[in-house]
Amino acid sequence: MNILMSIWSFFATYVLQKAPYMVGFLTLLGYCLMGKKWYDTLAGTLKAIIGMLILNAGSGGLTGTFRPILAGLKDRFNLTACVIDPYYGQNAVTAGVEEVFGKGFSQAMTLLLIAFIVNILLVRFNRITKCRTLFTTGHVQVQQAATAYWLIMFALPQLLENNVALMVVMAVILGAYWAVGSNLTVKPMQELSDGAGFAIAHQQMFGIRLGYFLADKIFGTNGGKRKKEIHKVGEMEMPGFFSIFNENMVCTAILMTAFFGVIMAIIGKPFFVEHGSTKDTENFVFYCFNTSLNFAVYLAILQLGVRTFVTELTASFQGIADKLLPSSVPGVDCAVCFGFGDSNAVTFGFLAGLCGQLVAIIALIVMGSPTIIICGFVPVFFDNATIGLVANEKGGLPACLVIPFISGLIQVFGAAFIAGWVGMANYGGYLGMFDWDTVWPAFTVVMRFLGYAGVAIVVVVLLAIPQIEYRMDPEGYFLITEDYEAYKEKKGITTEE
Ligand code: ASC
Repeated sequence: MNILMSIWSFFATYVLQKAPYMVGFLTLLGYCLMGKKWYDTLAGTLKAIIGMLILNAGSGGLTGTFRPILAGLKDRFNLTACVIDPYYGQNAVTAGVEEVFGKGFSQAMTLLLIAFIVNILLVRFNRITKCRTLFTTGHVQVQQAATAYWLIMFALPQLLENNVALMVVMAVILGAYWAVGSNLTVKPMQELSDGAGFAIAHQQMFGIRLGYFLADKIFGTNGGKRKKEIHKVGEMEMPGFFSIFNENMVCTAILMTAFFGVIMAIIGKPFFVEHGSTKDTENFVFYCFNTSLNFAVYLAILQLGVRTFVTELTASFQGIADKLLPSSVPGVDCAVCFGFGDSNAVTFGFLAGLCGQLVAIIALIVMGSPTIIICGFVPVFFDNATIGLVANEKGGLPACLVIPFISGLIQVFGAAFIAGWVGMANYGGYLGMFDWDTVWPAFTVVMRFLGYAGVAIVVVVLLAIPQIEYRMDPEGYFLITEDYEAYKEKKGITTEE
């Protein structure tokens, strides 16, 4: 028993929660199930792990460099505000949960395991449940488990006395959210990547599907019903000077220098000197320029990581899909889709989302809202870049700008409402990613006012979503993950070169 516990604890700590090793584990398992030669399996597994580590280096670099800059606005102006950021959110839970609910969060690991099993079961029986995606992004699952813990205890205080019931309610809702949310991204991702065979398992999965839907409905061909030419970001011929914006690295470098240059100038040199990021003797303009250029550097690293691991993971996952989880695809970090589609849509989506967030923050201040939000880098960049990328595919440049802008507004207003209401704002942070500013506040309201009936409604609504999607296209639904080429042929989709 002790040995089993140690194995489980090792697996939970070093595999389940660490995306590179989870991806490596799935690659290893997939290739073994396919009966690949041991040395090919070894090579594939290593490539998958290293690719994910490279991706993490890129996304970690972006987060590490640009998160303190946005958060610096808060310190510079001495604001008491709630930062929307997954890491601040997690810290807020750690700092406040004991004080507010008289209960620590020691069962996080057990919860993760049960919720993960719920996810696996929903996929295993997908002829009934219609769920096709397995969550593999452990760090995100930990952050979500922490926030869900707070929201659910706030909504259902009666659960505080009953640990088992609390665990069951949380595991079922989280497991269903993971399976159903990532399942919603299958179609947008297969179309974006021309059938690379992955879905997104992150924090804006409903946002991705909503962005995809609205981009097509408002800016696109409305499912082929409207004749319309879509001008995607990457296809536009820019004249003269503007043609340099066609090159992703140049575009990112120029826009980020302009943007972060202004923010860093507002924050001022003393702040960066005080925080040890630069020295008093160093030229501040040069420091801002160099820091901003690093945005393009990290983005390039991130895309290299995606190229390194995606083929290995999706090829090996075939073994898992054939033997264990039929018609399924892995759900991966949202940054993976930055390796597909128009790279500039990533930059435009981010900047449009940021404008939306800034407008919403000003509105909160003007309206005298009791909760003021500060943009965190992770939601504003990773959510809006992803949504922008998907919107661009369906509705071109206007969609890539308008939809992330609206998403930015929603992120701030949604976070201000929920973080203020449940009391997390008092601890300085909230998760703040798109689904957690929309879908989860809605869950919280329903459960708070309807109690256990609310829990039932949330679970039934979640589980109904894949059923509805399936009924809209029974023939294409599983084909899109099983054989994308056949799916395209059936739907008459031609791929542009
Ligand atoms: C998150 C989170 C991160 C980033 C990363 C994006 O939600 O916690 O570190 O997004 O996963 O690649």
